[in-house]
Amino acid sequence: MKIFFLLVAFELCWAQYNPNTKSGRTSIVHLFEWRWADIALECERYLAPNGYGGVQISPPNENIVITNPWRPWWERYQPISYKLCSRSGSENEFIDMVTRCNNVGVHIYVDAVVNHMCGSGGGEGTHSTCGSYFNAGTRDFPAVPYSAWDFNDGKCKTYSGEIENYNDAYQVRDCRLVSLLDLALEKDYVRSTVANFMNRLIDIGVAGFRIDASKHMWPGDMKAFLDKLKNLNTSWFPEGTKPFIFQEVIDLGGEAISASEYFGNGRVTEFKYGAKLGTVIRRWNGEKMAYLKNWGEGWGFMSSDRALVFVDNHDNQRGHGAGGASILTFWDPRLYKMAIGFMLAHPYGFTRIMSSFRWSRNFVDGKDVNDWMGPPSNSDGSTKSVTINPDTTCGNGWVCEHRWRQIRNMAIFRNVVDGQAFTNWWDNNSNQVAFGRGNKGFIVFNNDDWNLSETLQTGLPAGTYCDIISGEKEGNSCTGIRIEVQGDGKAYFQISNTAEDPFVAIHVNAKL
Ligand code: QV4
Ligand code: CA
Repeated sequence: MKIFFLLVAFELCWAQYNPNTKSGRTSIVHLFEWRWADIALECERYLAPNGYGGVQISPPNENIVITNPWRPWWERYQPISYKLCSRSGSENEFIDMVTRCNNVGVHIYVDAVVNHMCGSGGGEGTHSTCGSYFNAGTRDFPAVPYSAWDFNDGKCKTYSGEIENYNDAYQVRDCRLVSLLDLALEKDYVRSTVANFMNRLIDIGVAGFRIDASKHMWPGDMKAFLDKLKNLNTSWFPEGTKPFIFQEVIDLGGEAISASEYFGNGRVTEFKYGAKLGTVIRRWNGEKMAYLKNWGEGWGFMSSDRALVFVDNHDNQRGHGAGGASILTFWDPRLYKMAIGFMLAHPYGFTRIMSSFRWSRNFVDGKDVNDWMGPPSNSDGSTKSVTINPDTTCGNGWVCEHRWRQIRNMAIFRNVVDGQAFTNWWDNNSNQVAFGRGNKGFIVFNNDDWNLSETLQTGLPAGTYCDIISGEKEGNSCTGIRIEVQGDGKAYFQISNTAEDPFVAIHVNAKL
């Protein structure tokens, strides 16, 4: 009986905050704009064997088709209906992906766009991904169906009907975000319709949701539709498992709405994380890595068990959303790998890795005028498939950061050190720092302009370890640097400031 109550209490407090990844898998990867068929293959051939826990996918439901003359990635944030067909594939392909990924223990997290439908200027017709008719002007979306009284036009108090002032919480939640038709989520019909859409996805087997534009919805309205959600599909998840919920709320401070208002519903994106980490690794504003000693709550971030963290996301890697110029992306690979390495080694938050496509950046007066460019596509607008090169990198314009050796090996590092304490911090009071995770792993960074040469306490058992950044363990040898840990746990590290990757990481599963 006692044990039963303990179990219930555990479920209740963990519930929607639990990522629902298979035990021992601690990160998810955002396969931005990937086709369902490619994600299914990637789960089987790469993500499962390398210990990735799940995939955040692009919005799977019907959206507006915008051709000006090419299709922007952001058309997918303008829903037309909740039918499952998009540039990523059909409903059947979606079901096949969820099934195949779940079958290899990699779970699917849906980007749910439920604050709004398409832009007010979206026009009338069937220029939508399943060909459903709609009329943005009259607020008519018969394929849902939604009609004029399901929107907030009457409720919003600004003259333009748009959000004009982020210091006014009513505007932010009841008015249109960049002209997107704002749903009246105080209505039970709208709440139920949204919940039905999400429940359909739960039935198919998804493990949770990123909830887009959460800042623009009242936390109580969100709770109302979240309370209508089913438990996860018992073909793959234990009975009574709630969907994982993480809410996109950009809170860098100084606005009417704060992230903490949403903690009751689930986890929240911690946007300070990437903005600050980028500033530190770039050594801007007098920041240095030594200051990372109390990284996490000590930096004013939300509590670790509420945070969803990332170095960059699909918005701020191209100047949308928030974070500004400090955000590190694949365009700055050397610093980016260090930032991801730090994130994956550090215990704070639940981690998400970005996986991008390349586009032709074109800065005009400091702004990338090509920030709209959609995924690699064929002349008919269809998304190109992800091809795999002989060296395991991706082709066809897909960056596949999650396949970079340094990033993939650090995702494995995080699995190996899961649950271990943050230990043995060392710094040189500048940009050389090191820390361990109990007796399972240790990492050393040299982001200074001079060499690092130190004997450090690693906390690890004696032995020869393979550095998983310059290489990895292959059979009985290391393809990169070797580190000798002595009987007292100490090891000597030498990292040149001009090394290709100026950091070294070792863990007990890469010991000879
Ligand atoms: C434009 C003007 C408006 C004007 C309107 C008139 O900007 O002022 O009223 O025309 O018709 C696109 C265009 C945008 C256009 C709008 C409507 O970029 O210029 O309005 O469509 O036609 C993505 C993109 C947006 C895009 C949107 C819808 O980033 O540029 O808008 O998709 O296609 C805030 C929010 C946060 C949000 C972030 C970007 O608090 O929630 O901005 N992040 C999420 C997603 C993001 C997505 C949305 C929210 C919207 O991560 O990708 O926006 O679903 O910080
Ligand atoms: Ca709203």
